[in-house]
Amino acid sequence: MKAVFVSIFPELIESFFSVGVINKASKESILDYDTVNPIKFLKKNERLDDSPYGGGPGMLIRTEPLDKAIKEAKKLTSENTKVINLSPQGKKLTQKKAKELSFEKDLIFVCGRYEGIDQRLIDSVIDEEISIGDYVVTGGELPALIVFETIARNIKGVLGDSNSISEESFSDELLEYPQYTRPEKNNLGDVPKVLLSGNHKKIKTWRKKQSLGRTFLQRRDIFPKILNSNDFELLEEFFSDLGYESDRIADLLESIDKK
Ligand code: 4GM
Repeated sequence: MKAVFVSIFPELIESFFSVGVINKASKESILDYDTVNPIKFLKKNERLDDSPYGGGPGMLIRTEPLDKAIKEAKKLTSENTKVINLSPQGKKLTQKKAKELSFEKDLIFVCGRYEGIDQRLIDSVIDEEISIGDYVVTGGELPALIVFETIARNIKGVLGDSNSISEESFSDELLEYPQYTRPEKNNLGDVPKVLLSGNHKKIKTWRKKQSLGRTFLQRRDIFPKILNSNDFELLEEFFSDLGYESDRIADLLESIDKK
C-alpha cells in the first residue's frame, strides 16, 4: 500500500516512517509513502490560510492550494484512490474500519491545520472523514498517522509473527487479559500462580475471567448485554476474587441478561 499525506509538516510523516515495523515494511516495499505540501502551490505573497465567511474564530486552509495538492497526490497513487480527511467531525475509527481500508491499494490522507477545510472541498474531493476520537489536536498529521498505522498493522507482512494480531476467540469483543513476564516475583509483586501452572485449560479460563472483569469495569459501553451462564459465572467469580460480597455482585450484574 502506498499512502500519500497532504501536509504542511512532512517532517512529522517522515519521522514516523523512519522507525520500527513501519520502517521495516517500507524497506521491504510492503508499504510506501509520499508527502505533498500545499505550500508548494502558493503563488508569491499568497497565504495558505484565510478567515471563515460569516465570521468567528480561527482560520481555514484556502481551497486552491489544498485542491491542487490533492490533485498532485492523485497523480502519485493508483486510479480511484480514496481521499480521507482527518477531522473531529468524521466517523470514529474502529478496528473494523481499519481492516476494511487495509484492502485498498493506496490511500490519500488530508491533514488539516487551523480549524479545518472549506466544506466545498469536503463535498467534492473527500471520500471519507475519519475521527480518531472525541478530542481536537492542532493538526491532522498525528490522527492521520494513527489511522494509517492501524490500517498497516492489518496488512500481511507488516507485523512479524511474534507480534502478529491476536487470534484469541474473544479478542475482538472484550479487552485483553493482564500479561506478565519474568521474574516470577519481584518488589512489585508476584505473577498469578495459575499462569505458572502449565494447565492450559485453567489459564484460558482465568484469562477469560480477567477479560470479562476488565471490560465490565473499564468499558461498560462495549460490554455484551447478554452472557452465557458460563461467562456470567466467571464474571461473578472475578468480583468475588476482588472480595465483593455476593449481594453487591448481584446488584452490579443486574443489568446483564443470562442465557
Ligand atoms: C478541525 C477540522 C482530527 C481540526 C479539521 C483532526 C482531531 C482529529 C483539524 C482538522 C484534528 C480527530 C485538525 N483534531 N479527532 N485537528 O481525529 O484537520
